[in-house]
Amino acid sequence: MAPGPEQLDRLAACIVEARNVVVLTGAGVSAESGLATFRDPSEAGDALWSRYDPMELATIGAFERDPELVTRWYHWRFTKCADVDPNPGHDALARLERWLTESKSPEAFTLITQNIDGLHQRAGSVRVVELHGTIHTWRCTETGKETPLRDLSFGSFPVRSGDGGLMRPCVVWFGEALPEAALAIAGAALERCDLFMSIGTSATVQPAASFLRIAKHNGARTAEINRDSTPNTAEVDIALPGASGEILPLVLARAERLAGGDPIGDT
Ligand code: BV8
Repeated sequence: MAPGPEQLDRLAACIVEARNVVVLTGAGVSAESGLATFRDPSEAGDALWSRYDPMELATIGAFERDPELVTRWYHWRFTKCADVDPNPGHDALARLERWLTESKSPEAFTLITQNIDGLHQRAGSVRVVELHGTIHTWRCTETGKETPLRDLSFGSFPVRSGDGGLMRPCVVWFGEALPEAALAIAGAALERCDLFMSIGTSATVQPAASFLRIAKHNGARTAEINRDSTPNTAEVDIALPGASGEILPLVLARAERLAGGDPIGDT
């Protein structure tokens, strides 16, 4: 069920009136680029991995038990990321950031993403908080030394550093603490935001799933753009069911008209 024009207009009006917008994205924003989400069944083409539960593989226990399997999984996910491009949802968020930070204030927009694929940055988003890390940087488990993925060779698995330590992606696995710097930036943004948008996330992974409630407690208006309903759907002020790659461009076009026709982000 696609959102009605009045819901699109309501969110557009909130964006035009907002002084500080915080957006939280999840795997659903990258789905239209062709990347599998965590909880949707993988396409047949991913049969190799569809028998594995990401929740089981994205853990330090899985890596310690079977570093080859987990390293192969992340290498496979990286090749998928390299094969796809940002979609109109990523592009719309990058345009929205430019428009808000140029027309309101440098801190008027913060994008907190749970995704590790780097597609927001490839679309031009700059104020990105990678809450769960990135697949594009790996580190030696012995020395902690970080290496960009492009400088790693995956001739054999698992991958070892020059020091002989196992290499792992710089992502946050279940049971691991989130990066303090990312949490601090996210916390400060939630403190000052007056519009919080949750986009393409099942709102099931903590502590990110609680950000909407925190923003609401701080007085922000809240919106959700998601294909399916989530535990947060009943809490939000504006719920827009559907694909983020379709809805976000529609909302931005309406906000542009409301803002007096100034092109959003194209200026
Ligand atoms: C931690 C990186 C503490 C790796 C990921 C309470 C408080 C704190 C922790 C917990 C808590 N309760 C439980 C916990 C533990 C755990 C947790 O939350 N478990 C859940 C499952 C119950 N949390 C943690 O372990 C976190 N750590 O809190 O540490 C601590 C403190 C000190 C010392 C030690 C420990 C760490 C969590 C991070 C885990 N890492 N990713 C990787 O990517 O491989 S999480 C990973 O899964 C993603 O990053 C993402 O966050 C999550 C998947 O969620 P989504 O992004 O929402 O994706 P999903 O597939 O679920 O949903 C997609 C949605 O999109 C769907 O709703 C769908 O309808 C929609 N959609 C699809 N297509 C579209 C669309 N929407 C719009 N348009 C479309 N086209």
